Amino acid sequence: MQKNMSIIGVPMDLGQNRRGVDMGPSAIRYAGVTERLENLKYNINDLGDVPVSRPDEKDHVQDGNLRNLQQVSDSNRQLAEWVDEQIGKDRFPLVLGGDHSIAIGSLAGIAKHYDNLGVIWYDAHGDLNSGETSPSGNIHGMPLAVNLGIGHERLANILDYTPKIKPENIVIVGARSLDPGEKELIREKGITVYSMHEIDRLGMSRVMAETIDYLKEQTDGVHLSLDLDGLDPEEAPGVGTPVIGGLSYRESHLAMEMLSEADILTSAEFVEVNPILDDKNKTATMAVGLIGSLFGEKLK
Ligand code: 6HN
Ligand code: MN
Ligand code: MN
Ligand code: MN
Repeated sequence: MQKNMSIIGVPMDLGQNRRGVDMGPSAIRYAGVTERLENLKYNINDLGDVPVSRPDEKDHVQDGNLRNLQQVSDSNRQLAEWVDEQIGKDRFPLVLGGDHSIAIGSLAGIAKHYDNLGVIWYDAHGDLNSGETSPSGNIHGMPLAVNLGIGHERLANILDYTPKIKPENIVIVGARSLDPGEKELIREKGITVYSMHEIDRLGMSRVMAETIDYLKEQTDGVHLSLDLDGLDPEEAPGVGTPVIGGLSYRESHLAMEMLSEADILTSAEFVEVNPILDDKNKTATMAVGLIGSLFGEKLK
């Protein structure tokens, strides 16, 4: 793993409609992410937060069904530039959200450096909606579709290229809440999904082993996009769109350790931590625990 790492915070809460997730980067920093990584001998440069503007009016829906489109696209464009620059300097980008709409900007900045970027989407949701299929108008439910080139051009064309990733290079892990339009897209594009059903049947160990083998074979870099709502809300309550029946901390920890061992990651983001909905910063602390395992902490 690249030992030079840049942390980028994105205090974005405009991709959905529950306030508080803008404090996610602070909560993860407060839970000790930098110290944890420095103990693992990483050289950390925390670049601070990408600017996020406020909505002009409450609940501003633009272009039909896209809440806060202008603000979300502006911040994501800046995030893409920051990430692009760090990869250009040969530094591993670790992005802290903010709601999941920030995966639009991080992947825009990352994917231009790879011909075949792999993506592990660790999430209760598919985030494969567009303005046409979204039940909510919330852009945090759309970033994976946007990265496939599906969605408003202000989102899909950040850094002037589209699509960012190929459907065959995506693996979704932990899904248990998919909208009808998302299911259709998964079928149409042949996207690999390990839903909770497969995880219960096969176990996390086999799911991650298959994911790693598959991506190792056909990609030249792998991005982990980890939405904390992939975990069960009983354990990780500080998220805006909780779905019962999720992954345990132990399963997630194992997944991170297996990724660390496989040494395939080239970028990562941890999103959707909402300290207002949390219980004593538990969810942010879990995020930092997972980051520790992902970057090489070992028990012996
Ligand atoms: N997330 N599928 C729902 C929607 O509104 O599109 C929920 C999306 C949740 C997004 O958790 O990142
Ligand atoms: Mn998500
Ligand atoms: Mn590319
Ligand atoms: Mn989610």
